[in-house]
Formats: sequence, C-alpha cells, structure tokens
Amino acid sequence: MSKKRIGITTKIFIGLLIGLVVGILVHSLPGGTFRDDILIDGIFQLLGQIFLRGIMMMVVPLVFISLVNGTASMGDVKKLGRVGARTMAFYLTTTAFAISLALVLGYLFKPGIGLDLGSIEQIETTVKEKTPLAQILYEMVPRNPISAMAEGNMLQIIVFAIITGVGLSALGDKVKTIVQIFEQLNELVMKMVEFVMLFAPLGVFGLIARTFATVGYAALVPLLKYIITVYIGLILHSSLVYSGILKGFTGLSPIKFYKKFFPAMSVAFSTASSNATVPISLEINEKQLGVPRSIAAFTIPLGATVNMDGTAIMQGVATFFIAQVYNIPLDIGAMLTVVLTATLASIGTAGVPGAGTIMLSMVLQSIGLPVEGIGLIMGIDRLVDMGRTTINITGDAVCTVIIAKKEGELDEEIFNSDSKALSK
Ligand code: DAS
Repeated sequence: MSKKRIGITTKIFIGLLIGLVVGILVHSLPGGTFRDDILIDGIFQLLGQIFLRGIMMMVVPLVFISLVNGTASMGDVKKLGRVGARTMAFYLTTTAFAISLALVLGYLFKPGIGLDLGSIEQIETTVKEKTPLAQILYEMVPRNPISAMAEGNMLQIIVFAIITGVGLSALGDKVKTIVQIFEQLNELVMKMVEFVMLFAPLGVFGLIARTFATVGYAALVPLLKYIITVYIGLILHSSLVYSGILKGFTGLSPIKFYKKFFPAMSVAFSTASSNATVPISLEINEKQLGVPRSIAAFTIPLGATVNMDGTAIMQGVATFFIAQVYNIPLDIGAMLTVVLTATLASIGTAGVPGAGTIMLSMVLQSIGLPVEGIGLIMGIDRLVDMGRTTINITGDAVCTVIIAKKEGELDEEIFNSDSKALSK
C-alpha cells in the first residue's frame, strides 16, 4: 500500500504543537549558554528567521506581479472600481463590528478591574501621533515606486501595481507580450512561494518555540483576564461573524474554508505578521478556494494592510482595560469615538508584528485615556498579536471569497474539492 504522505497542513500543525511544548519546556530550563544561546537564540531563531525572511522575501515581488497581472486581466476599470468599493465596504463594516464586539466584551468582562498596578511591569511605549485621514490617503500614492518596494510600503505598491495593470489593460494587444511576461512571472513567484512553504513546519516550530521559551509567564498572571477577553473576542468574531457572512453570502461551508485556510492561519499565528502571510494566503485563495487571481491579487494584499479586525478587537478590549485600570469611566460618546478611530486606525496599521499596539495610542488619545497604559500590556503583546493577526488575515480571505462569489467568478468546484492545500 503506498505510504500516505502527510500533507503540509498536517506538518505545519505538528510544527506548531511541538513548538509550543518544546518552548514551554525550554522556558523551564535554567538560564545559560545551552538554553539561551544554543536553543533560543541559536536553533529556534535560525529556523524561525530562515522561514520568516523566506516568505518576507516573496511579499513585494508577489504582490506587485500578481496585482499587475490581476488588474490587467480584470479588463475594465469599472469592474475594478466595483470590486474595490465592495472590498472596502466589507473590510470597514467587519472592522467596525469587531471593535463594537470588543467594547461589549470589555464592558462585560472588566479585565482591568481589581488589578494591582504594581504587579505589572510597565514598559516604555512609543506614542503614535494621530495621522490625518487625508495624509493616510495621499501617502498611498508613491513618490518613488522603487523606494516603495524597497521599504515594503504595501499601500504604495498596491497603488502603483493597479495603475500599471490598468495601463496594460487599456493598451490591449499592443502590450500582449508584457502581459504574458507578467503571467509567467506570476507562475514563477507562486512556485517560489511553494518552495519556501516546504520549510514552513520547521519555521513555524522555531518561531513558536522561541516565543514560548522567552515569554515571561509571571507577567501573564495579572493580565490573564485581558488576554482571555481578547481571545474570546477573536474566537467569537471568526466563528460567528466570518462563518455567518460566508454562509450567508455564499452558501459555502465555513468548515471547508477553515480546513483549507489553516496553513495561512498558522503562518499568521507564528509570524504575527499579515504581510508575511500574503504569499501563502494568495496561493490558497487561488488554488484551493477557487478565487480568480484578478480578485485575490487585489483584495488580499489590500486587506493585509487596511483590514485588521483582530487588531480592532484588541484595541477595543485594551481601551476598556486601561480605562478600568486608571478608573476612568467610558461613556457612550467615548465608545463611539473608539469605534470610529479604531476603524480608521486599522487602515493605517502595517501588517507587521506589534503595529496594532502602536496604533492603539491614537485610539486612547482620541478619548483622553493615558497612553502610558499601553505599557501595561506590552510585555505579553506578542501572545495577543499572534491571535489577532490570525483573525486579520482570515477576515481578508473570507471577504475575498464573498467578493469573488458576488462577482460570479468563484470556482465553487475548486472550493468544494477535497484536494489538500499547497504542494503535496
Ligand atoms: N501584527 C499585525 C499584523 O501583522 C497586527 C497588529 O499588530 O495588531 O496584522
């Protein structure tokens, strides 16, 4: 009987689990050369960074090439405008709902009540000045597309790629060769992503092991209620809202979606970076969920930057947590301001580790809460960041499937097929 090969999804899951167990075990070892230098900063860091840098290496070329390719093949600008408007409507609505859910949970669970401030290590925090919405919008247009790519500025890369693709589409047969080149380049970068993903099980192991070997568990205890409240919000949002809108708008099975999208969720969880998850999310959307490239290439990179429901949930709970710790009441006006500010803040939050906590200072300033309160949750932020990033990119993919369905371009045969994700 042919040996049943374990699929990459299972291997990544095993890497996650073993990384968690090994990380906690290593944490309990006495500090010193073996634990700190050989294991944590040696083996775990090496495996994790090779994988993380491998997928980050693919983000810019993949986003630019697939978006040019997708926009060029989308055909008319009217359709691009319709898809863009629908995408932004979904993204902002789900984010506003996420922050509202988080405020309700923060009010009900009261994670900041009864905390002894002295029991929490206060960490210096960077205060992010409020960026005017106009500035967020005009800064999306790159002054220099090459430096935008060098800096990995996703919004600017997206804008430049869309204009390039629309140009190719408008020139039609005159640039047939260039369009073919971008089609072939897209196949190439997708194949390169598959090569990098072969290393995912070891990479995810290294990232998770290092996180759980270094987190200060003592710091967790006073903040457990905060962490649990955020994770309840993340789980409710994904299991109720995402499953509900997916089933409601498409009639498709949420279970099937989560089973296929699990490798992308694992990469998001272990890297705590939406940007790093874009390559694998694009691959699964196109090859496993039946979403055409012309849609996924636009909505996934855009979502990685402007759609952050998980981050909004953290910001909602953290706002209540800090208000409660400092004993400052929040009235309905303050809560509505938080919903608006956090929704807008999510547009400007980069898909990199810790970005959401920096943007939290904007949310707190908008209602006059002490920004230094962020220092109370910074010590354990990585554990929360992993979960919120997972929800961030899951929301992007759910909206992408719905948009493809509403455009009548979702290949439901692929979505409903049992073929395993990624390379065999
Ligand atoms: N880690 C960010 C991301 O990649 C989210 C956050 O920091 O809130 O989506």
